[in-house]
Amino acid sequence: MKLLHLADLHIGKTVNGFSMIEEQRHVFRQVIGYIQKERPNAVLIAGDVYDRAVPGVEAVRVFDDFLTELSHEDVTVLLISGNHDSPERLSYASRLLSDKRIHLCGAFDGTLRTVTLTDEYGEVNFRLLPFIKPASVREMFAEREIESYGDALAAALESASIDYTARNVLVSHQFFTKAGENPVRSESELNPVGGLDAINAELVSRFDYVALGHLHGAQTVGYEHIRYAGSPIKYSFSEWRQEKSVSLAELREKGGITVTKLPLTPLRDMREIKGELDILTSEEISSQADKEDYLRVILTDEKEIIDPMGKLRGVYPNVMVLDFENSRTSIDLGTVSADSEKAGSLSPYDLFSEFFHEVSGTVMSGEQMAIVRELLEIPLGAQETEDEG
Ligand SMILES: [Mn+2]
Repeated sequence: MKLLHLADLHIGKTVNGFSMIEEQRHVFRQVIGYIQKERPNAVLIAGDVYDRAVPGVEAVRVFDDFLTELSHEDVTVLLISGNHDSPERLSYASRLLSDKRIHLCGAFDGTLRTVTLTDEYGEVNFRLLPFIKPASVREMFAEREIESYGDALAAALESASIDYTARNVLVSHQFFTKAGENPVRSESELNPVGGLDAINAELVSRFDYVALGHLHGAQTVGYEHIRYAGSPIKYSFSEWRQEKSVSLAELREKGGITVTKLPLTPLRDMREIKGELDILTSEEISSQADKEDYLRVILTDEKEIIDPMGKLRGVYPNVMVLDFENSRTSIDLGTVSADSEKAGSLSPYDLFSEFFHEVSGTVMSGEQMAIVRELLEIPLGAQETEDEG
């Protein structure tokens, strides 16, 4: 049985002010292409379908188009909600859609939803577990003590009496970790409880395949068969070196599984470039890759540049982020924050002197001092006082 696993679509997401909707349509076309080529029995969508609980009109339209195209293929769709989704909104019309082999599991109601498919080796039970939190399931399992995310997951799994001698697949959107291993994290993930949401992957190791969503970099968690598909698009510059993909898992007899990653290509890539403005905007450098890519530009010029963003966008229209790295910005941040603590005790003139020194790396000339004094209305030759109150 072949399973196509994707996650963290974040339909409707905006990255640094740029809408990702065209990128999303573009990768969904590739997903449909893979389905036509590989003919999987099921498509697993492991949460964070939308970027927001109340998605915009265009986002709803894109998801509607994607689901409609999936329904035209001979494939079962198994979808759960993630922490970004509204469970109830995502469940809209789900009972009607299940007749179309589209199973939307938005909210966890205390019982693990199971969909069974059959192949030449027998049955495969798909367990659909939407994103859960300890607080959201506590009252469903009043007899148990549910403190951690691990407790919540264990309770949810035990709500179905799973026969692990049969083949089982879990679809889940949680933060799974393996003791002693550091997961690859991205800035575009929302991590509301700072790691306290981590669940030990051992809890789900008896499943034949665990299709995960939540972490945006494709990765396994301790085992080859416990896997994050990753987001189909780079949603932050922390992901710019990643290769985006969907995972294709092939289940054979109990215990037999192969997973391959099918690459996804963006309309515009996300990348970083670093150097001096004149060099970066030269034809020689700019023509080496697609100028339309989403860029983070790090300018290393020492001299002041007027309207650097305007100049960059003249060559690269989709510059998202502009940063500077030169002798001025490389001043130890520790010193700056220490200085800011005593800022309250400095006179405006001294404060400006320090600021000038920090941004320019030099001290003011006599002429510059005179200008600042004039602006601050300090008479020439007057003694600086330590405390201005
Ligand atoms: Mn996500």
